[in-house]
Amino acid sequence: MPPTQMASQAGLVEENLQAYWMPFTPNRQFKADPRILVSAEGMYYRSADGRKILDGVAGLWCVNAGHGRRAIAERMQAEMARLDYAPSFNFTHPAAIELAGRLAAMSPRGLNRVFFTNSGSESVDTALKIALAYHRARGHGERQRLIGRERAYHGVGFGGLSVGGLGNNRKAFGPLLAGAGHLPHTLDLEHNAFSRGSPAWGAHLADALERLATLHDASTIAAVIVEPVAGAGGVLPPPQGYLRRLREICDRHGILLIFDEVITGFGRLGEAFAADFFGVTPDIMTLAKGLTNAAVPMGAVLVRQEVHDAFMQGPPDSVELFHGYTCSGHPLACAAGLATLDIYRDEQLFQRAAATAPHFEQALHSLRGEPHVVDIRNQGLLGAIELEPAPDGRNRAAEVAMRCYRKGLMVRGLATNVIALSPPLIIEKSEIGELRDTLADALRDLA
Ligand code: PXG
Repeated sequence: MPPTQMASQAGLVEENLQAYWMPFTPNRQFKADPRILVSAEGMYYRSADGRKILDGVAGLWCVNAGHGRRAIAERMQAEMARLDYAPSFNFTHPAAIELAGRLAAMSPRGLNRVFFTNSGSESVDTALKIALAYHRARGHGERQRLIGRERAYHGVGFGGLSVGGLGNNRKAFGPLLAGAGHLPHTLDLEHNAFSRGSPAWGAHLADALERLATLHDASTIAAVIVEPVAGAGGVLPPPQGYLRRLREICDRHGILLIFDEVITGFGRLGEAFAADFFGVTPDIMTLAKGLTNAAVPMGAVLVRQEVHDAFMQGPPDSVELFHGYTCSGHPLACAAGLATLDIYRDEQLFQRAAATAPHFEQALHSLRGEPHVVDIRNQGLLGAIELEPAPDGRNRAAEVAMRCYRKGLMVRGLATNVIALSPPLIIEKSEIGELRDTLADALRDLA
């Protein structure tokens, strides 16, 4: 179907489409052949041309409870009818208080202070600022370095970019924050290709933090931020023992450890958080995406009480942290968050994800041997298929993703020749079969 016809079908006109500058999208290619989604229910989208599309990525790694959740929509409607907005500075409202309490109660031990934001990017920048201000509040203003990791994705704010490790996302934007350093990433196909879950090889890569502490002097480092499982950088499960080793090095040197759980939070690995799954507790944790099932933008930063309490000094009428957003803890977002947490609890979706994960792993690894596949990785309901780079530099993963879409499956083709999978936690075995078979088809088509 010609694109103009498809667009008008969705009630759009060509001019409006041209007016829309789309994020992280090849705009010209897209607008020549747009993919327009008009509704969604459960595991499936419906496209403007009337096809059912199986959602293999939970939207953008965020619709963990599946689409079209009535209870979320109804709670949001009720909240909007009652309270459209309350200022987030100097005032609050019942839903924000309740959601803070719920998050504190479900979080890993001790992370019981909650700061609300509106996205993962804002959560990351908030966490980095809290880390810097924490040390300063304790008389250690010299701790200003922030350490990230190669291939990390921490959103698109200047803070998150500075500790992020994806060159394309950084190169156009100047020198970024001074004093940021990076750990090496943990993928090495010679040592850990086709691992199931955490690879046995690679824990020693955490020792790079010890070397940075020697190089810069540990007393200048404020925090280390890592995604427990790197997501947008290609789905890289941490080597066995790696996160524990990072924790130990941080403890030895008084460095704060931040887990960016924007993707791994809310059941993605079969536990509430990756911190639970790996048994390693960070000092600060960033959340977004699954917090509201992405029904409305929201993020949160969870902080260990000791970190929070370091700010609670000085006269009681003084602002302790000069930071926040107009819509921090917006009533609509808090309502969505509460309804989402109810669904996770009542339907035991995290346990369900844990029960589905072995089947998902089996299905993914059965694609070994398909054309161009050089690695398959998985953890919980996160998966990746890495393809051999094409001789002419084409991104094969993006091509496979496009072919999958035509065949009725949404997957994510990452820049690194990686097809990423992150289905809603409600996925059934039969849908995993459909996902696997469609992927196999698309891979063979490309060969
Ligand atoms: N941290 C992590 C770990 C993320 O995955 C962010 C922070 C930023 O969240 P916001 O809400 O500001 O987008 C993310 C977001 C991809 C892709 O390439 C990944 C994300 C967002 C959009 C696309 O698949 N992750």
